[in-house]
Amino acid sequence: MSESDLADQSPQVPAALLKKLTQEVSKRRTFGIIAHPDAGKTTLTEKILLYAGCVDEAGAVRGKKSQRAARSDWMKMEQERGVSVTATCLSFDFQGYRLNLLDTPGHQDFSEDTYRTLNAVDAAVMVVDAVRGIETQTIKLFKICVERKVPILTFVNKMDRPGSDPLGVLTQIEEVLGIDASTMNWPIGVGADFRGLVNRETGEVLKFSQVQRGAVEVPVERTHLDETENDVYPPEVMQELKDEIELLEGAGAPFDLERFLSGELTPVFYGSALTNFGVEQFLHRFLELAPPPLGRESDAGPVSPTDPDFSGLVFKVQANLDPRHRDRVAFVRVCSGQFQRDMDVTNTRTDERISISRSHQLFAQEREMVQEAFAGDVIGIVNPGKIRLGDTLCVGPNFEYLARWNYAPECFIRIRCLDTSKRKQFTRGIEQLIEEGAIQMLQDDRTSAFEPVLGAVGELQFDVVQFRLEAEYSTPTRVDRLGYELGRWVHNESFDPEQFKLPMGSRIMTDQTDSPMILFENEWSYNYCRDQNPELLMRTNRPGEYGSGE
Ligand SMILES: Nc1nc2c(ncn2[C@@H]2O[C@H](COP(=O)(O)OP(=O)(O)OP(=O)(O)O)[C@@H](O)[C@H]2O)c(=O)[nH]1
Ligand SMILES: [Mg+2]
Repeated sequence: MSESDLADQSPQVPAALLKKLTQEVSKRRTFGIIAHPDAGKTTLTEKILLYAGCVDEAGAVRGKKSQRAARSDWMKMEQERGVSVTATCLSFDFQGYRLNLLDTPGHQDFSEDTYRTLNAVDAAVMVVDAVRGIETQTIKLFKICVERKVPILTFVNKMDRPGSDPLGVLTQIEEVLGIDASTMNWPIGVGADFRGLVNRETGEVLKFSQVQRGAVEVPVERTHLDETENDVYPPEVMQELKDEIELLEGAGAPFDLERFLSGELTPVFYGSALTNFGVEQFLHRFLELAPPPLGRESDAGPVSPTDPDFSGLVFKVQANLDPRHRDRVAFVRVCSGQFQRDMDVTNTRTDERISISRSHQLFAQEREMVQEAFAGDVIGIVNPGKIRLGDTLCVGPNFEYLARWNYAPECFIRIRCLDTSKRKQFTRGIEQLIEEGAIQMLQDDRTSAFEPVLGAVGELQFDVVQFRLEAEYSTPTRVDRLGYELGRWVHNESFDPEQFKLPMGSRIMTDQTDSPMILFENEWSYNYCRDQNPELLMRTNRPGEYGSGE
């Protein structure tokens, strides 16, 4: 989108301010990296940082002790297990752009965090494993992007692995995901023979040289499809390549910027994040293609990014991001206007004025004071306890950005604090982890504060809870699995359980916001309850929150 298009969105703003806002907004690229577990999101993130000049040497994701651990997987548990548990924000400048990159976890037990993070992005990079093709979590995340009209770029990763199938993956993207795919480049060789790429838009032909572990930028030699006589590839390889590219004309769709921006087509790039092949080329084209921040829907209508009044959306809360500070950080996506340090904002949920004294630009675990920020930026605000996940902060007239924040739990445990001298830390730890949104705390007259019931969408969240209580709050715990498989919030006003026929084995509890929830032993029991009680409104979202929760 051009600057003049952006400016058209806010006709009443003074010219000089509008110019500044428009310039700043047009420089922002805010995007999420999404995919099934292990596709290589964090590795690609690390290599983007390397090529953007943010790090001297890229950390290996599952590195040996002697290697530096990945920056993006900053949490101790992530480093120990080589799995991303929580979304990470990396904000940095590159070639005149301000990038806000969100590396998300792929595992379905952590997918809520990814869903929430997708509320903050303007584009998504979908990483596909060249051998495994399109996998289940990728399909789910893809659908969410389509629903939210987020344009998607595809990076077909792991082309260095034997069995990678560039054409097969292309067909799968079109057939399984139902989106047109356009190959922007094409690999030269696959598996151990993968050594270069042809740029299908310009005809440029590249040859890469390996560097150990892809820790530094790879050397590249360049030629052109028309130059059959060159020092880069022998003439017979060039001829083969020309033939192959000609054959490709019939595969996939031609690239069309408008169709990409409206989510009908995905440009496909091949490469290997491990060896760095294709990462630099992807990054450059990404910057040209990905859209700047656009207008956003609120309950008061669309809000333009160049609206002079600051507004922002809290899409993530994280406790102990930096163990030295031990504070809770609210991740705010700036949606309009100019954020300034020490600004007073209104939290539109509570109508309370909040003075934001500590605001940061985030680089995984690291942070730096931020003086000003514009639409598209993700900033970390030290949360004085007045900000919740999903809150809208603004300085102008009150409104709320609408999005989904909570998901119904499907597994439940009772957690006990094993060391009675640590009860204070235990309670504080549980409270802070609840604020992050990944677990719900449930109580009834059978529970005590030191043995609460927790619900989560995925079992692994409980491992994270235990690990973090121990690592961040020095609290050893024990958990007992409870035999429920489904929880539904009750939306009936003044809910009286006596008026309904609830199945044997179900249990009524209230969550940390006092909203009632019914726990069921299995899907059958839930369905039975629903059929028996047509008046009972059971939903997958918390009462009062956005979405139908059907
Ligand atoms: N051969 C090969 N391996 C790769 C490549 N990219 C990543 N890997 C490896 O794949 C594994 C998973 O990589 P990650 O980057 O952690 O994957 P992820 O998508 O971030 O995984 P989650 O965040 O846990 O969902 C690691 O062992 C990487 O070294 C690649 O291009 N080629
Ligand atoms: Mg990861």
